[in-house]
Amino acid sequence: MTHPLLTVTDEVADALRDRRPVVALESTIISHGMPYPQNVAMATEVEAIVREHGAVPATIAVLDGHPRVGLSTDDLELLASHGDVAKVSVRDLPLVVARGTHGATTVAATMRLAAMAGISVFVTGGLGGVHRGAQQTFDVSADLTELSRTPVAVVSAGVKSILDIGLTLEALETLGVPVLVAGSDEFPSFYSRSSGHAAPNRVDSAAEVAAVVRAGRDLGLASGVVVANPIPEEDEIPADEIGAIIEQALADLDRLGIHGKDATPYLLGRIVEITGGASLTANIALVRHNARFGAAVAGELAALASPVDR
Ligand code: PSU
Ligand code: MN
Repeated sequence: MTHPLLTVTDEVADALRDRRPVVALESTIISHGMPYPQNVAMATEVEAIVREHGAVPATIAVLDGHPRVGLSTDDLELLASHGDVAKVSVRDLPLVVARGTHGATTVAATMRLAAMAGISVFVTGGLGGVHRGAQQTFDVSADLTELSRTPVAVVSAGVKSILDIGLTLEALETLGVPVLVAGSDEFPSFYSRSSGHAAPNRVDSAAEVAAVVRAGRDLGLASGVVVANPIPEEDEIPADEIGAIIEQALADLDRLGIHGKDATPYLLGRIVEITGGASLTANIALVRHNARFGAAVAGELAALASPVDR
């Protein structure tokens, strides 16, 4: 039975009941990660890609205080354009629910709601992580905490170098979260295939990812799985090129004294400004790529019988 607080569309509920592949999608990327109208175009296209690859998309958000799993075209438009949609991580969930307001869910909050609905695979662009200078600021994304306690596989293009990638990988190790990199020996840095950090584990197919997710579940592990899917070569912005731009965005962040939950949205927007939109093009390309891979993972996972089921 689904959780009584969740509103799940019939399409998603039917697929889950029949054990057909379902892919969760987040909404902070729509409301706070990209400008309008590219954000709603991206959200709509990504749902279509998931469908074309044989899975049912379930975009997740909180609307009028109701956690929703599966959204309509109008819902996506609202999230993309409404001025008053809060960025909602796990700590914010009880507030938007109690107050009956709108919330765009981060990776952390989307993972939690996906798990409550019984969805195991989630596709996004980039994960939150340990921010640069976290030794002083303590700014570590709640995405990492959630990955340690919620069994959902999150397909992303890695983490941006607005974060400290090395410390993020260390934190994931401490938190007991498996980190897989698809088709590469290097952990990717969102806009770029390279980061200077080795892949903790390389996998070369969606089936391999599904087998790891299945094994974690069968072992009763609480944690999620990070699935880093490097941006295709033809879409990447080389690390040295984006590096200077990220430094500038970080300097602007410091100068303006922006911190806490506003830091990531500010940096994403600033990078789009400085690159004149080139970073947005790369961002959209990598989300498409992740949608294809995530749908394939969900398909392989649905095809695997658990020893518990057999
Ligand atoms: N990184 C991106 N794009 C995004 C985000 C991160 O490249 O849209 C969003 C995701 O929703 C992620 C959140 O969960 O930012 C992390 O925010 P914070 O750093 O405040 O935890
Ligand atoms: Mn933070």
